[in-house]
Amino acid sequence: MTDRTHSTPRSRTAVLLAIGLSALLAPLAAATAASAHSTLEETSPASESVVSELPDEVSLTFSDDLTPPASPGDGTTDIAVFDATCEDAGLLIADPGRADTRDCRDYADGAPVVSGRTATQALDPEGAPAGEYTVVWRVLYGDGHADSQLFTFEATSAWAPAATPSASETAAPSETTSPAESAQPSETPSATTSLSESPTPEAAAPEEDASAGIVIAIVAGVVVLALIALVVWLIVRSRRAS
Ligand SMILES: [Cu+2]
Repeated sequence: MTDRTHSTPRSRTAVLLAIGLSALLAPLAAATAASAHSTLEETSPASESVVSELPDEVSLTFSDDLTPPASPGDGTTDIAVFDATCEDAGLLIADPGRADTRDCRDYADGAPVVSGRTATQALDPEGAPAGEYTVVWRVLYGDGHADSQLFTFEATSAWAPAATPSASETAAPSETTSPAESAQPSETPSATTSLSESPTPEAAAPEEDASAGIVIAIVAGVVVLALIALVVWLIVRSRRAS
């Protein structure tokens, strides 16, 4: 206590003002970091929309530019599309460790393409049934943060082949090698299991990021208010003392 009296109230007030100002900037910095995330603006098909049948591609457009994959299929951008027979598709975001999508068909055809604010995934809709589809996506934002979410849409009709189906109607079901059967093996691309096999920690990170940012901002705000009160009190007290 005796040492402290050597410093004048004015210099001590200045130091406390500096501390208060720097603390004032902390929540601003935290808020900026939290709001720097790009956000999903629209999808095609739109979330919860109804379309006639599974389209040839799905796309997602965000508020800011995405970070394109360093190489095709590096996993930073992944868009999978599952039909309603894939019961665990909805779990891939909520509880990826429990989701078993090994037997699910992913209609994604090839690697996703990132261009500016948009990520597009070509689909192979052959044989796609009517019903609900779940799009599970993962992207890398321009600020380097990953995000992963899902949305659904509904197809009112099953995929219809361009050719007339009369040929398959007359064909006996007991035929050993129908063209349809020989085409089957190519239906399971490796992308089908990539989301479930390697649930990355980034999947859950964004929400933690956001809530942590809010908590930091609140705590910092309280600290700033306390510091401002302290500075004001010290100024008042130093003026009374002098
Ligand atoms: Cu971010």
